[in-house]
Amino acid sequence: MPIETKKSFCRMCHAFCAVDVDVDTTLNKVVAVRGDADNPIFGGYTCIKGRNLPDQHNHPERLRTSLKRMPDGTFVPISSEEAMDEIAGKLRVIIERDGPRAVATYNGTYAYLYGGLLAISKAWHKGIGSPMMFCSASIDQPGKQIAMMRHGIWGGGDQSFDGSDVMLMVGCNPLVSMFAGIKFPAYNPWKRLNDAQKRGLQLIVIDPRSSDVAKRADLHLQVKPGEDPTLLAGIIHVILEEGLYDGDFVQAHVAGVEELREAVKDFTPDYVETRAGVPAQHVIKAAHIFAEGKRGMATSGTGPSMAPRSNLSEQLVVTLNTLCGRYLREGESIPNPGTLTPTMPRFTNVMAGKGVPQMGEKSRIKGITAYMPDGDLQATVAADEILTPGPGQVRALITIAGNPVSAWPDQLKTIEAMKSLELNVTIDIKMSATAKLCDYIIAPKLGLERPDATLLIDTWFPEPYAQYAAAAVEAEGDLVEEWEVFWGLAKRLGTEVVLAGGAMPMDRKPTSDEYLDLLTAGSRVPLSEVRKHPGGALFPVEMKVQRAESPDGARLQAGEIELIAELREVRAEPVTGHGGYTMEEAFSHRLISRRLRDVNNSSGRDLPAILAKGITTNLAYMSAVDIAELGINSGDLIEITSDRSTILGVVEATDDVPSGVISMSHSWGDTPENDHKVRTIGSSTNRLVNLDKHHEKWTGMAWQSAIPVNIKAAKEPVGV
Ligand SMILES: Nc1nc2c(c(=O)[nH]1)N[C@H]1C(S)=C(S)[C@@H](COP(=O)(O)OP(=O)(O)OC[C@H]3O[C@@H](n4cnc5c(=O)[nH]c(N)nc54)[C@H](O)[C@@H]3O)O[C@H]1N2
Ligand SMILES: Nc1nc2c(c(=O)[nH]1)N[C@H]1C(S)=C(S)[C@@H](COP(=O)(O)OP(=O)(O)OC[C@H]3O[C@@H](n4cnc5c(=O)[nH]c(N)nc54)[C@H](O)[C@@H]3O)O[C@H]1N2
Ligand code: SF4
Ligand SMILES: [Mo]
Repeated sequence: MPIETKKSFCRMCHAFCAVDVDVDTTLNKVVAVRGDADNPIFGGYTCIKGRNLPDQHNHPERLRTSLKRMPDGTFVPISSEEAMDEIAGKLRVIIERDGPRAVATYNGTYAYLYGGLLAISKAWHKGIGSPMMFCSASIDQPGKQIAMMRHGIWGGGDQSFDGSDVMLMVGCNPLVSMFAGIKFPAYNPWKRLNDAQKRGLQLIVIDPRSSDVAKRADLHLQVKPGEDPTLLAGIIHVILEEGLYDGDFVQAHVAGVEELREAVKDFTPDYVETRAGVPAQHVIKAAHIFAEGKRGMATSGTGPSMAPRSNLSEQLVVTLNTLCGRYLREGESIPNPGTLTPTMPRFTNVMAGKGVPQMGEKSRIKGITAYMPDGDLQATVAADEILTPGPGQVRALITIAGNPVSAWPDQLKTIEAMKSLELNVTIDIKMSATAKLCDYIIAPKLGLERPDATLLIDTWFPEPYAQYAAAAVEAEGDLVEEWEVFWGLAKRLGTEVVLAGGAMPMDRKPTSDEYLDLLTAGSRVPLSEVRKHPGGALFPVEMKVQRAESPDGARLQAGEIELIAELREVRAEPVTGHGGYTMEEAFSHRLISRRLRDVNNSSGRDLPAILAKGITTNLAYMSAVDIAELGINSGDLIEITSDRSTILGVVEATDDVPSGVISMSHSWGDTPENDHKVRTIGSSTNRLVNLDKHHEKWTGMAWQSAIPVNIKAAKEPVGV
């Protein structure tokens, strides 16, 4: 068979590994994907998900045409142009009747994997005059934004992983998640961590589970789920009491240290041991390792963000970095000042924390206001915005590459919301749990069938790197790129779409490459230059942090008022021995989130290589002792009950979690009618989430990890 090898990059997760793609040119089929050994950043690295791209592209159940729901609930094929005609017609009616706010968009995981999706949906919304945009990032780690807005920002940026001699990771597992958003360079991550540890990096990991990265740590603090605030406050207590902080930096740039010292006074190592389950000696040791290292940083992932008090956890992480001066100083080189984005100079000034601004659209729910820099509203209020009657009620939702029924907190509420919409559209490669509840499903092209550039994670790379890839193979079927849907709807509605480089032409459809050029206008390195290096390349530039004074003597706020207030609330809670909240005395376990190596949220579960490994459900990992106490064995079914609902799970013994903890991945399962298929489709942990009862200030984050639950043995359900 005639094979041609093309350069591309994987878009199955946020790492964008550079790959060589073998295409059978007679069949027009991708037949193999492997790491590009010559690539300067990835050095040939790929994971199983990337190597599975051919099966994802050629999957027999992949949608090859768009679908429309009929009145009897069945789906029939519809051409993408006809679907856009009908959707635009319905949108026009809704907008004329209820105003543009009734139209909302949800950008899911893959909207972050294709260059311009976030930009086009935002530009389209601007065109129709609707501020109702939601995104998966708003249920990812929104406390990070809150922390910066309250604490303030150091203009020079953080120290980077390269060259660090200490790293403290809270609730993340980048060796599996490959998530560089947590500031660990997830590009060939095992090798990078190995190399760093060989040159002396000290790694501290805070996780209730002995995760892949925790197993590699010099010190693993196996905190009780949801007790990160207690533990982090305890580490800060030791740093302040023993004077381990960076005195010069604190004196020059930080305020409120005495208020913080007072607030953490009673978070002694012994108190932390009693409450959070981490030995006092380890709290002290962690404080010493972290503070005494010369360079490095504390960073956090989804663990503490999904757990109770996520704003507080995030702000304590930032405060720890500030106390130890973990920032780039005057004259230091900026490792990656951006390539396909415009360059912003950096200065040694403090941008004062002014509290959380009430600047964007105000939600009708829980007083939550858009505060994300890009104007997105919290997805935590999306279901209620759909369900709550009154002016501004959302009546139409367009989901781009997301799966709300699986991923949003409180599945039962989400399902009710999805069913109540007047127009429910998704752009998805398959009949996801959400797609089954939609009126239209638009079938999109996949990564290797479209030109793209590494735009969305441009500044996450450890060095100034970029790659452009042309389509490696021609898409078969009536498939479109997501931007074409928004362009098509704008054309039909007579609205405009303005991108960085100006308005998209409406008299003719631009090509994908013209679209990418419009998106990257003003970048440090023009896309035309990046295109000349098909396998990706470094585009070095020397940029240093410049000196600047902080306006009005602005300081980073270690004693920020909401932080102090929340620390006092935590300390005033009773220590129940299981999480600190009295309500939880009625619950025996805490269910914690985790990611799985072989799948990306709800994607990849249906691929032959994964099924062949026997991965058909999101196993409920528990300690052997807890399983024995239930009188059952690995492989048996359990019933998991929270204060919201009950799900089934297939239990599996592991040494990785202690007694009292159950670890399960999210985004599995389907709607309740399919619960009996738990062994073949898994179950939805988000059905356990109680969005009305537990929610964080500003972000509305519910408890999607560290969920208090009870567990009992379950019978095999009927209908299997
Ligand atoms: N309990 C709990 N809940 C969580 C989390 C948790 O840790 N615990 N994590 C949260 C986080 S961080 C996130 S980001 C969200 C994820 O939230 P979502 O993004 O809403 O969920 P996914 O499961 O990633 O859905 C991706 C969808 O895109 C489709 N898809 C795959 N490839 C393509 C493509 O190329 N194009 C298009 N158009 N579609 C494609 C898939 O079939 C799938 O239906 O979940 C959140 N929910
Ligand atoms: N293979 C794979 N990669 C992925 C994804 C995937 O589904 N699969 N999803 C992608 C997405 S959307 C995202 S946002 C990133 C996320 O990237 P990460 O944040 O690295 O996600 P996880 O691997 O789930 O790591 C979270 C860790 O937090 C721990 N944890 C749970 N509860 C708590 C708690 O209360 N406190 C503490 N300290 N820890 C806790 C869990 O045991 C787990 O080890 O990964 C991305 N990459
Ligand atoms: S880590 Fe795996 S899924 Fe992610 S981009 Fe690389 S090969 Fe693809
Ligand atoms: Mo995420």
